[in-house]
Amino acid sequence: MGKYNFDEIIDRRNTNAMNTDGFRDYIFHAPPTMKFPYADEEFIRMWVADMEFATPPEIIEDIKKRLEGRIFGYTKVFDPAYYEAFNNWCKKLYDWTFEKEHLVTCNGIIPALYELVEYITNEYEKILIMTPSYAFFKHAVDFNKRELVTSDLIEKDNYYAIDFEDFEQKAKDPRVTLCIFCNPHNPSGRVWSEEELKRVGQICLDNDVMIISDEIHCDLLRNNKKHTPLAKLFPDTDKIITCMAPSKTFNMAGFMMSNVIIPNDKIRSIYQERHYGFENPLSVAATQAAYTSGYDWLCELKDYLDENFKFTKEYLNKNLPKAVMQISEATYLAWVNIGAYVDKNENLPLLFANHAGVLLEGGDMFVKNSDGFIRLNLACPRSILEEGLKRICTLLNNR
Ligand code: LCS
Repeated sequence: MGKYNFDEIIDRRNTNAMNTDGFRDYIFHAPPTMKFPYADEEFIRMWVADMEFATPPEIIEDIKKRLEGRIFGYTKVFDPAYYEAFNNWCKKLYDWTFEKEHLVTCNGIIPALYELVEYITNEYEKILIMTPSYAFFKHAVDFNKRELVTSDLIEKDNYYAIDFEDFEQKAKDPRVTLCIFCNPHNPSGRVWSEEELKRVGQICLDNDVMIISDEIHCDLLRNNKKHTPLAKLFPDTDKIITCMAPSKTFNMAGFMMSNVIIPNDKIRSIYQERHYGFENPLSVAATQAAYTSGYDWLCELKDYLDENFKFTKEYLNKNLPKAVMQISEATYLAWVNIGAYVDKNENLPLLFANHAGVLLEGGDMFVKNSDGFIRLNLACPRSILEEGLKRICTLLNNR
């Protein structure tokens, strides 16, 4: 047994958690009055990408220390120790470093995307993404009234590859000037190889397409996998923006703090001029603590997640033989093809909420190219995972 307990079930009620209280709105675009055959606390929640595990005690300790400062006035990152903690983390985990001057912070990666799309592109330009995709990539484009261009990933036995021919052809459109790239990829969980990353980067650079590499999931890899920051492979360009955050890694999305590395002086100065740049003092303390003393906890978390993936794959192989699942190379999200059990246009989140008491995402929630898939969040105690899988299999086997 390790130092940390990932089997503990923590009651999240009355914490204003999106996970427990926000699903009607987020998944079903419905008001709080929407009724289900299950009471809210009866659901097994495998949807939004946060975890059922406690944030590491080392981080909570440093938040408490900051609370003891007792004054919470306007705050920005001034202390170079913040940069040092994060840069050391990148050096240790990814053998990659970046310049202090290039680092800006934001209240989340999605807010950064909303701003950067505006600062990088003009209204006649288009933004390229790969699909299926985390839907907020599209939302950031729509919000800025820009045109979205999608390149479908190619799926074989639920393992995804980039369609380089299609991607290159789309990048060649002179109106495509920005690519939002997910590295590693949500929802497929792919960790792109160096060769794939080099091809993506080169195609974009050859065609004057700037890249935002969203690396929010990069710390959460299976133990035999290795993350490569895209920017590490192209040290001479300033056309790659890297986004990282402790929010997924340490279950602290509510602190809303992310790091954005913008080597391009012009884009960075627009960002610094126009971004409302204050931070929450507790978030600064928590983020610095995460990168300073979160490593041991992360190692144990990764072991636990590896086991949850193994458990899920074995469970589905045994109980739902026509489902296709590969162990995700990154993220705590399993991406499962249940096309053999459901109709193409079925509303899968509604089906599972109403008939299995499981909250999950799937079907058309991932922009495009995701019919027949469900995404299961495995970052929960194994006892909850087992109950969720049991309910999913029972429903699908009895249709
Ligand atoms: N980028 C990616 C690729 C994500 O998957 C998420 C969260 C974010 C950014 C959010 O960044 P934030 O603004 O919190 O810093 N992904 C979620 C998901 O797939 N379901 O719920 C959240």
